[in-house]
Amino acid sequence: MTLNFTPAGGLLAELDLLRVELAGPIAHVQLNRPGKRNAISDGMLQQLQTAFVNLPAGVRAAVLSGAGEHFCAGLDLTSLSESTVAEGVMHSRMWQGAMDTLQFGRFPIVSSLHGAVVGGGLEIASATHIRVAETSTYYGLPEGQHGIFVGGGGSARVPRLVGVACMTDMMLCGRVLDAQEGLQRGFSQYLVGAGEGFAKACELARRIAGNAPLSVFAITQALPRIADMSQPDGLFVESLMAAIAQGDEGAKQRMRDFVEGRAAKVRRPS
Ligand code: 1HE
Repeated sequence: MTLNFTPAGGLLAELDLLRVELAGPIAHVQLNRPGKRNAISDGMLQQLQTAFVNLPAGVRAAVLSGAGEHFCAGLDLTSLSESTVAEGVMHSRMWQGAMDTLQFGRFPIVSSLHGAVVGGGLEIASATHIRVAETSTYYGLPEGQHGIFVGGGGSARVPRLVGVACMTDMMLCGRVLDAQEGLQRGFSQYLVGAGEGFAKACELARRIAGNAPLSVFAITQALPRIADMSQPDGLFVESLMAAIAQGDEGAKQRMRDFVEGRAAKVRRPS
């Protein structure tokens, strides 16, 4: 089922390097600099953060995509060559702040990937919650070849998806993973055919938007933090989060619905 997106208004309409549109509780944010393969300049990074902070209160899930032949070519390399060490630190902190806005924002983000997902583009994808890849997708971290390092949270997020060994290989040896390898190793959770990524991402976003808000909060905010804790601390936080989610009236209604035969059963995948 396709969603009927209409362009967002106000501040969101002024973001000239993005396309922002809404369909009820679903937002679509598109990196929209296809002539430069959606390479991320500082201005574009700020627009991305502004968009996710300012999406309307009713948004419950978002889809992030890239215009043109590629999802994102990473950092706009024209911006780095003249910067000082101090500027480099601040630049990395700015990227990390924007990526935290995506990962720890108000709603989950499903990214729809195709073509190049490289460098900062992979850092952006890694900060989203669900990744759908089309068969054209490929993943690279050319920072190693450029003589630089990741700076947008990649060292924290990429190993959590594919492991330190895989990231080391990608950065030291320039290893590029295709869509199939990306699925097997954990970059994407879904792999679909050419041109099918956006529809699949929208379908998943719709499903996410129908989940109970506190349950979504627990999954997106508590789960990654618990994964970073010692097991005893994580289990303690889990018990608090479980009680908070269960205590919600909406959750209680959903459980009554199941017990009284009104909710869907868990079915074997077809
Ligand atoms: C760019 C960029 C960019 C393209 N910065 N301008 N990222 C990279 O090292 C990836 C660099 N890009 C590429 O390898 C290729 O451009 C692509 C594989 C992504 C696409 O290839 P293709 O053949 O479709 O396009 P193209 O002809 O290479 O590029 C089209 C234009 O986009 C061209 O500009 P034009 O004015 O000559 O038309 C390119 O210069 C421009 N372009 N990518 C600036 N990245 C938080 S730290 C993160 C650190 C990193 O992300 S490092 C990794 C950077």
